[in-house]
This record gives sequence, structure tokens and C-alpha cells, in this order.
Amino acid sequence: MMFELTASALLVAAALPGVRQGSPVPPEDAPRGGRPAWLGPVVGIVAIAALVIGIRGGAVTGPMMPGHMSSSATGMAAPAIEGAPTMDLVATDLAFDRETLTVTAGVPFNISLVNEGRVFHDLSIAELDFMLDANAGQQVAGSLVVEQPGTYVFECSVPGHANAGMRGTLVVEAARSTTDGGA
Ligand SMILES: [Cu+2]
Repeated sequence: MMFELTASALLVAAALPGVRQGSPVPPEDAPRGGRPAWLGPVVGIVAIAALVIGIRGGAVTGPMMPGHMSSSATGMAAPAIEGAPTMDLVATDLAFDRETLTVTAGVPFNISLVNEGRVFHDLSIAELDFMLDANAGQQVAGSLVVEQPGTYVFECSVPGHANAGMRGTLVVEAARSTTDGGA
């Protein structure tokens, strides 16, 4: 009985450096502040691991969902309309190849988004509830008809991308503008 208690105490003492007392440990090796010296690196590793997992969970998990890979029209966009005029837009890291898309009010059109970048991008027109999602290397298309002439912001809604340059203007011209002699 007595032996068991002593053995247990010794085991605990050996397993927890911070508990050791009276052993010939040099002062610089003795833990200070109650936290064992080995805990520092461990906490650091755990923190880094949590950070990595957090980043992956936030930025990669969503866009990599299988559902996004199999559909040609993603996000909130209606499917592309065959035969409708199509605006082509190419996304790279971190830009669109066009700053302006011009369409006619009331006329359905398609937007084709090609992601030539190495990360996920989308094309979001918040005012019109329009969004296309494109993984790296993917092409997606959707259709849209805007009844109200005016200008609308299109951008990539991935945090930081619009401010980095992935932003442009959708210009919706009033119908019956042929007398202006467009380009
Ligand atoms: Cu983007």
C-alpha cells in the first residue's frame, strides 16, 4: 500500500517536470511561472495547426465542394440562354480582363466567366442578386436581364479581391439607342 502510493507519486513527478521538487535541476532548466518549459513549443504548434486549419476551412472548403465542380451555372445566376448575346469575362489573380460590360436594358444576355487564375474567384453583382462561382481553370456561364438602365458594380466577392482590382462596371443602356451609332 505504502509502496504503491510512493511509486505513483514518483511516476507523476517524473511525468510532470513542473512538479519535480528537490531534484538537482539546474536553475535555468527549472520551469518558471508554473508552466512547464516543454509546453511553449507545444502551444505554438497547436496554435499554428489551428491557424492552418482555420484558413483552409474558411477559404478552400466552400469553393471545393463537389457540387460546384459539376454544374455549369453556379451561384445565384440563372442558366445561360442559348443564342443570347454573351459577355466574356476572364478572371486572373487578381483582376478581370474587362473593366466595363455594356448591355441593353430588357434584353437577356449571358455572362461567361473563365477563371484563368490559380485560386477561386466569382463574379458578383450584388444589386442584381447575380453570382457566378468559378474554381481555378473553370468556365461558368449564367444569364441575366436588367430592366433598369444604369450602372451596376460587378466584382469578385472573395474578401480582398475587389479592392485588389477585381471590380468593374456593368453599364445597362436604355433600349432604342441605335441612333447614337454604337461601336
Ligand atoms: Cu477573386
